[in-house]
Amino acid sequence: MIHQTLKCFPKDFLWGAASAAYQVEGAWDKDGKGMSNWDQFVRIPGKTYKGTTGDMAVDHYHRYQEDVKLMAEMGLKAYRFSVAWTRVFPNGRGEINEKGMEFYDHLINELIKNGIEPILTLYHWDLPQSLQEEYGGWESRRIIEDFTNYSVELFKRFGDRVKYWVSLNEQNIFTSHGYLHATHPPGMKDEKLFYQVNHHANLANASVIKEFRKYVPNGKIGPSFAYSPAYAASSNPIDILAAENAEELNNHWWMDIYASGKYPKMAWSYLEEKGLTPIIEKGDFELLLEGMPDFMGVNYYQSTTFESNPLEGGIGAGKMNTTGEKGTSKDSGIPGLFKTIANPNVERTNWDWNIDPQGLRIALRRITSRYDLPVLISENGLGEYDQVDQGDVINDDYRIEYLRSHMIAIQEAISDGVDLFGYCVWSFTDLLSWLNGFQKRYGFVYVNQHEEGDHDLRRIKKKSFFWYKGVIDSNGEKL
Ligand code: BGP
Repeated sequence: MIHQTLKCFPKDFLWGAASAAYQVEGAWDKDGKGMSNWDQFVRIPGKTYKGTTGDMAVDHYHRYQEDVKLMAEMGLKAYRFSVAWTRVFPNGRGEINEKGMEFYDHLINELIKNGIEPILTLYHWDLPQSLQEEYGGWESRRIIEDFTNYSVELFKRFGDRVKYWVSLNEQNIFTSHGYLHATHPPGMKDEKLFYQVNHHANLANASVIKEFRKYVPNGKIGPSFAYSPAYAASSNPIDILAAENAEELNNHWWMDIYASGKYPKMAWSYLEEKGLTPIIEKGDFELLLEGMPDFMGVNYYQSTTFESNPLEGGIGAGKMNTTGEKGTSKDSGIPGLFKTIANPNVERTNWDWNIDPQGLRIALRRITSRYDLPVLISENGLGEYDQVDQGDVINDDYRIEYLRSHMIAIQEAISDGVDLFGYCVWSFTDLLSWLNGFQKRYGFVYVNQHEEGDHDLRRIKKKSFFWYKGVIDSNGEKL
């Protein structure tokens, strides 16, 4: 639909930015913090780009006041951050580490003092390593109780000040990288286990939402799903079917459970045929229904295009580009279901991510049609090389262009009838990219941190910082 006039962004729209504990905090072993799965994983040679770690990251743990000051200067309305489970419970459960709680207490107070709405993510991938070692973390149903206890402590402590909560960040990404591709901890390739792990994560997600209602009755909570809407490569019905398969198995598989407590039928039949269905216990579906979210959080970076993939000799695992050398990624697929193929209609970044603002509009509309839930865009942004010119100037016009085009698509989606209440750009400051080091930058604020050598970590406002300030000031009228 081409609108003659676009609706305005809602009053009180949450113009935000996002981060995750492991990617910004550093201080990996300070003040009683325990070891997380990522603290351990990054020490395995060859797992991250040039061996980068979050030991120091961008030292937000010690510089959070400076960072919040910059947020306030920008006029940011919301800041999404995650809590490191191992700061609060160094071993995943047991005694609370008060020092860890205090850090988030101070951060939240600082945000509120500056008129910035905190959006707290309970889990952004850094699992206590001791739980991984004790019972395999997400591989055991025991995680449900431990994750719930940890979350309840946060509800009790911060529920009076934090209204918006994200339960699990990108369950589809941390489980697939962790259990299908071996690129995230615990570095396994086990398809059957992958589906079982997901079932546990779904139950844990529902369990914390159920508890949330008791402790934060006026709050809002939902998961953040990494949604890459599936396109068909052509109008050939076999490609259309491939895209449908991908949408069902890669997207509905998670979002349906979150929003309706049910697994989608086609995906379930496929898994039954392959002997991959998770073990379901009595009471599981009841719990899932008790954990319905208030909104769907969406992390959108790109759409993906699919074509048919033969059962015999079809394409399997692909290759990610984590070096920033354009054109080095390789297509992936599941034989008999689908395979990815480059979309000639969209540009790509240096890390081979499609730049597709309309894909965001399509994603928002699909969610609205299928689930009829309010939506929070909990991540969207451009990872690119940035260059610091003389006088500490960073002209990141490409980032402005990326964000502007996505905001127009959002405004179109709002005009289409999507109930969207916030937009968090990934990210506020530059930060560590899990597998891509520091050179893949997302921030409005440059941080002088690199893969090699010691650096002063100074913060420099990029051109996009001033541009986003103008967007916020005008509530999206000046894009
Ligand atoms: C999402 C994660 C973020 C962030 C972002 C950018 O999947 O939730 O934590 O890292 O992607 O990804 P990357 O760092 O791989 O470019």
